[in-house]
Amino acid sequence: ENGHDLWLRYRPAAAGEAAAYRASVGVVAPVADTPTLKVARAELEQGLAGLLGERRDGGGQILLGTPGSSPRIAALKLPLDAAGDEGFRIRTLTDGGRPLTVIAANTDIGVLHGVYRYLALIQTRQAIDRLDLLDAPKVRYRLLNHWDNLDRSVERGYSGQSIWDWWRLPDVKDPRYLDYARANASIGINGAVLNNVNAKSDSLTAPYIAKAAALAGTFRPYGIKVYLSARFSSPIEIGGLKTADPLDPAVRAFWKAKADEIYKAIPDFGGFLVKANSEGQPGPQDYGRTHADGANMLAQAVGPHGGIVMWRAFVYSHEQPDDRAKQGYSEFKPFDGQFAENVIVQVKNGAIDFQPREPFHPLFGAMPKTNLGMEFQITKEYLGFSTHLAYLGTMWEEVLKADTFAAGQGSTVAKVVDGKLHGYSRTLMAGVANIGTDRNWSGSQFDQANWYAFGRLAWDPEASSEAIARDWAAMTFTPDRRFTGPAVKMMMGSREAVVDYMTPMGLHHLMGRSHHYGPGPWVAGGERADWTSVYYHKADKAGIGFDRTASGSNAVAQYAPPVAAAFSDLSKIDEKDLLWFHHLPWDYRTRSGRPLWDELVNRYSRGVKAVDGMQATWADLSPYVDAERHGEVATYLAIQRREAQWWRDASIAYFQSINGLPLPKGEAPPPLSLEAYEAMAFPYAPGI
Ligand code: BDP
Repeated sequence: ENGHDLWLRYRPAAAGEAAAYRASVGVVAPVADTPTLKVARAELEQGLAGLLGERRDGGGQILLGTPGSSPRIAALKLPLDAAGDEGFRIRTLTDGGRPLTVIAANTDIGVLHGVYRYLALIQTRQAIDRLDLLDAPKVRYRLLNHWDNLDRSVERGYSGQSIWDWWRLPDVKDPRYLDYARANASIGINGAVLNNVNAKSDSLTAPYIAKAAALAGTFRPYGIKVYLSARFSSPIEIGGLKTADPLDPAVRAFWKAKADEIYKAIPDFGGFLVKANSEGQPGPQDYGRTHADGANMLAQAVGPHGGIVMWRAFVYSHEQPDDRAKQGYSEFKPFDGQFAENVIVQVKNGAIDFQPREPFHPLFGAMPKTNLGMEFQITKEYLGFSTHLAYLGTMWEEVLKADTFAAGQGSTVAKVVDGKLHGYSRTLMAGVANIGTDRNWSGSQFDQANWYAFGRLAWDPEASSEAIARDWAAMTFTPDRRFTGPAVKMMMGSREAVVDYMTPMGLHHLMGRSHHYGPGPWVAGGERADWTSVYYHKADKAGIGFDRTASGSNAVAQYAPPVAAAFSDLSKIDEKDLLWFHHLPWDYRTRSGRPLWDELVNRYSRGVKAVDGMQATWADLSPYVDAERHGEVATYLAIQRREAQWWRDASIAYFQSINGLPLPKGEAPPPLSLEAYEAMAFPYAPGI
């Protein structure tokens, strides 16, 4: 096995288990002749055949469909209101003394989602004989963002090339596109932004619209819509205009015509994603206009067709000399209430940039009158690429459960994102995809879990990352608890291990310059201060950390008062965020009783030891995993172990060169000199 089948392996259940399931599972009744229902039925047939075998003659039946297309389902009068447009109800009944399972929804796509859930119940060995289960997504737009370029390179991609073969499209439709749609539908993802946020205008030209339309056609039966990243200066580059000023009538006419052209080719086109005035990308500020001016112009173009604009809040082109962490909030908060109804401002989970740990972004809770969506990064740009095992479900859960206190206690980020807190008209969760041409899709077996977990959390931002990990491990490897128990435990601790060996206690952005791989706490100088490590750790002979309290940049003031107070107060702050918010002397006494320096060293070493533990766990699990995938994971863990040590040693060597302090007793000194660590270079690291 090479991992290509993801969590949809449908391997046979043990004979005893299969017999028990067969008693309640029946044959699948014919469905109405629609593309999605045909897919749903085929998937169910395939799944049941794989899991339980071809013979299911217990006399039962499974009925799929909507009240609109199935008179039998209509006659059952199942309560379906709460299922909405994409949810479903699964109910077991008896019909003439025989078991009948109904998977019903208001829409065909709801039925397909119900089929995947039903199969997942069997894949994870749960009871299916007495079901009355209703589920519906809590977030409306659940999107993958591909940072894929037209030459098939992938920005921050660590799993091969882009799966979009732009050259051969629209004629050649690689079968992978179907596999892709199927995998996404199985976890409820309903949209894909096809191209990089650092966009080229070519994506909006007629040949590329035709290519996108071919993909849209493939995805449509699976309920997945296509979106495009739009380069703001396209009116100049492909429209023959001299300006891209959003208030210029010719520019507005360009975008309106462009939207009309796209919708002609793709009637259910989702809309645009825009990175503007950020890291050199063009935007409305180039013309003295605001983010709202730019977003609203595009919103007007796609609005009549039902489309949306996702406008990213990841901006820092305007120098805010004291603290980059404050820029997103400073630039967007003043425009709360000025964005069109079909605009969603897309905010990264933290204020810097997808670090192994960041406190939640202060914009969450601060824009009650603007639809705000979440952007997570599934691809592990700052967490060791695909060779380090880090399950991100725990990181995302930590952010989603964080309390913004925007409307008193319990105002979690999840409630902002699912729209409940402020009554948003549109809700969004976006994940920067980790998918590429590698046979295993994600670069490593365990990185598939991050794709999976993203889908599940987008569907339900209050879901438990542990439950998600358990389902994933059971479906991807084996439901045997002797496997899932230890494997899930390993996953649950894995991201914390990375935090420990890379950036413990609130340290951040200390990776190698530009490729972000490996330790680089010494990175200084160059184009911009806020692209260096020294800007973030501020270590000197006396201490370390970024003072973001009132005595420093006062970034804490961007949070609601109770949150700001807790982050500011050394007796209240969780030490996981300590050096994000405070600059402290090396001998500051931490809660363990150890001085700060000793505690940092302790955590670096703890991270390395945690990887030892992961290796040991994985070795023990070999009886439950096929040799190919077991071997691959073991090889990657060996890389991770070596590099965790490298992170620890290089970080200690560097900080010791600054503070001149001895190592705590029992801690081994770094084997190489600081200069040796600094000299390691990776000119051809992937994904840049
Ligand atoms: C950073 C990446 C960069 C992206 C940027 C973004 O290093 O490659 O273009 O984010 O999100 O994390 O736009």
